[in-house]
Amino acid sequence: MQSSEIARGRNVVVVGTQWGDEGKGKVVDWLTDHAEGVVRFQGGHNAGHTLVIKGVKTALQLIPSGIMRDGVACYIGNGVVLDPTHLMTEIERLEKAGVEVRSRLFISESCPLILPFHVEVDRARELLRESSGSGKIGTTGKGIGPAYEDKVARRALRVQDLKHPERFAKKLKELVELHNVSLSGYLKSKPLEFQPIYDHAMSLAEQIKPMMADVGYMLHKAHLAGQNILFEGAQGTLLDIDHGTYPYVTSSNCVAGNAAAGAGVGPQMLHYMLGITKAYATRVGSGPFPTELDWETPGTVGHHLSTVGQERGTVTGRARRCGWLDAAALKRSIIINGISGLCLTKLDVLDGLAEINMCVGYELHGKRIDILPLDADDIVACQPIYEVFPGWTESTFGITRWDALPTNARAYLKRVEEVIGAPIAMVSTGPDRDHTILLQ
Ligand code: 2SA
Ligand code: MG
Repeated sequence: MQSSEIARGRNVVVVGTQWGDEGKGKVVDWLTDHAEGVVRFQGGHNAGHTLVIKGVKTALQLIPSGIMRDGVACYIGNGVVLDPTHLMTEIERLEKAGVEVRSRLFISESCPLILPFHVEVDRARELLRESSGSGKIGTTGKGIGPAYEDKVARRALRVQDLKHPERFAKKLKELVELHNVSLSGYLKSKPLEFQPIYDHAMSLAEQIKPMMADVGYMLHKAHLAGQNILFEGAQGTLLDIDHGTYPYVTSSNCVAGNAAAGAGVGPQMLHYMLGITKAYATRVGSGPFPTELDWETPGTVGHHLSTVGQERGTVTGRARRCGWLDAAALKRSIIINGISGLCLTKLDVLDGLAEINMCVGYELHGKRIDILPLDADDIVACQPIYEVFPGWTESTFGITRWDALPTNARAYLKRVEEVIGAPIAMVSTGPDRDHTILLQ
């Protein structure tokens, strides 16, 4: 395998630049060759990172992708919301597959917990939004939003509370009462009982305790010792709570700037911002998507992207909506994240298309604009302006050298760089570790 200038001696932050599912898991796994540690800094088990190693598919949700590499330390930073039940299930699944987890997984004591009532509230709210006509967000139903709400409201139970049964019980009683008011009231759902939730959490506490750590301080010391750390983003910039297509977003900051706060380190530790971008666009869940195509009708380009790209949610199995690459939306992500270089993934999915479109701006209320607007209603009103490129008939699957790419593919990628104002550092041409072209 080639080595990468991106990672050598530098801490890399990997973020999605679209609506998630850009292929971050593969890239993080690949870059882990040069890292001693990988840290998750936001989101929870709503993420779904699919890795293909030696032809075997592994899906990770909460545990950093570095776990698939022997000896790499994996950290769950304070910015992550952690479901203890899910955590243990994922650990056991990995252990069954022969992966050693517990000795090298470090969980921040400060992570807020996702508990069963968060899941209940998440699902009941979605049902209510649907029946009231305001429209579902299309959440993953994992309790992510309600858990972050409790964190911000300063009443969350945190991982550290698992060490103190009495304190845990007191805080849990208050939280169950609070959530039951809305569950049995306007959410018209089943209220939950304190005791089973408490008993279950306590039964997991003993297993989780040895993995609890002061993650920020550990990362600081690892950095001083010259170790490389990889910051693994989940979801994508257009799903960021502040910068995404609000309210059709997730409940955390997915941008690179949050890697420091969510891992518990200073921003001087973030050296290289690697943005991951799929060669086309997908979105799972509701919300505006200017370049969306009809992806359900066989014979259409959208259907090609959906089927050849195998565009289904890793966590929920939902079909992802598909469309052309939106370089005007990408441009906003590049700016917000301070992207140093881009990794373009799934280029091979475009193989065989006669023409390829790229959105370079929009018509909005009679004016031409060159960047994604901030108001979701404006995004809905945007008419994409496309540049059209000739496709290529050759297969790009598994190519490892830039000059081995078809001329038309190179022209398309060069134009992407021009429009977004950032260099392409890597191109991923297939799911395996070795299906990668390195340009930096
Ligand atoms: P949530 O559950 O509160 O975070 O949902 C809010 C919105 O964020 C979107 N979201 C995602 N979009 C793409 N991929 C995600 N992870 C899984 C995957 C998704 C899956 O990698 O495939 O399996 O369906 C992810 N997580 C959250 C979500 O669709 C809502 O639009
Ligand atoms: Mg995913």
